[in-house]
Amino acid sequence: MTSFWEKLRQGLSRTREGLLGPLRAAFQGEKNEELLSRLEEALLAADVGPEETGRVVQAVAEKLPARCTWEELLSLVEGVLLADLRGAERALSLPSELSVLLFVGVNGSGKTTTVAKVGHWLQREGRRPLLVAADTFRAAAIEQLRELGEAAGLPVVAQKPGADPGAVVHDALEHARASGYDVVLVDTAGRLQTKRPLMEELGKIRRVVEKMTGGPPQERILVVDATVGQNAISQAQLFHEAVGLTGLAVTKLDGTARGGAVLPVVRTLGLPILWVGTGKDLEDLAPFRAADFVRALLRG
Ligand SMILES: Nc1nc2c(ncn2[C@@H]2O[C@H](COP(=O)(O)OP(=O)(O)OP(=O)(O)O)[C@@H](O)[C@H]2O)c(=O)[nH]1
Ligand SMILES: [Mg+2]
Repeated sequence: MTSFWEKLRQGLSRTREGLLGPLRAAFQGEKNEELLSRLEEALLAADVGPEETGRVVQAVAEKLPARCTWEELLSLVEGVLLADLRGAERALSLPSELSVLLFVGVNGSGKTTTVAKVGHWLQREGRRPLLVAADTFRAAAIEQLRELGEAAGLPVVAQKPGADPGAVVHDALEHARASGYDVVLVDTAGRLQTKRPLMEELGKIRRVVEKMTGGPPQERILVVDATVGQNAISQAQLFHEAVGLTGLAVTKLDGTARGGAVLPVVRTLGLPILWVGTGKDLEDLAPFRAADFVRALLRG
């Protein structure tokens, strides 16, 4: 079985090649204008964003000796990226009694898959997760979560298509209490952040949880598809207004050349990344580790 690290390394290979290829070609054992501008172009192409790129280029211009090794160059870049990503690392910590994790995001970002993967991960951590199909918009969505739950050996609470998502969550919380589940993972329908009634529906789900547990869902997680790059920033802002986001799950880090966007996204939003996804399988998820991410991005 391929390890998660190997998947991350492979997944980021396109970003890494786009970043290191042009740089290697321009590198001749010395710091010069050509090297600095190739570095700038490569970082921008990897969607690292102008601010972050500016910081890296400045550090390299200031700190790299006139005659230098490839390793010295990489270490400098690594240091800047790591310093910026460290703050985005946060382990999930849940109380032992009932917790609720709410997953939101635009259509197709990977919510349903991530709910199942996180449930699977929590189960291995010794928790008793319950999955909730609060995407009642499409019959296929309910079926999809049922199948994923079955594959993971996890129970799924669902009602008929068209049911009120707030009512589904209400019933799921009652069921969780009665049957001793300690983490409830709520899958929601994909929605454009610009569709107001749908965004209000998320607020309603949040209020149902507040009413029943005395507080909001412990985590309100925006699931973002890494291939959209920096567009994740504008997506996040309106979801944040609707539910008050606490973190991100970044999916589809396999096969994107824009993996660098993770940096400006977390910097702008000030939200931690709780998990990263690198494939469609249940195992293709791990808590975010800044050092692993930067190593996979730069060193492979
Ligand atoms: N390669 C890859 N594919 C993924 C990953 N996560 C999800 N997918 C795939 O992306 C597609 C959409 O995933 P879903 O989980 O259905 O996304 P969603 O956000 O629930 O979609 P809607 O409910 O329609 O809004 C599926 O084909 C998933 O298998 C990932 O980390 N890597
Ligand atoms: Mg879904």
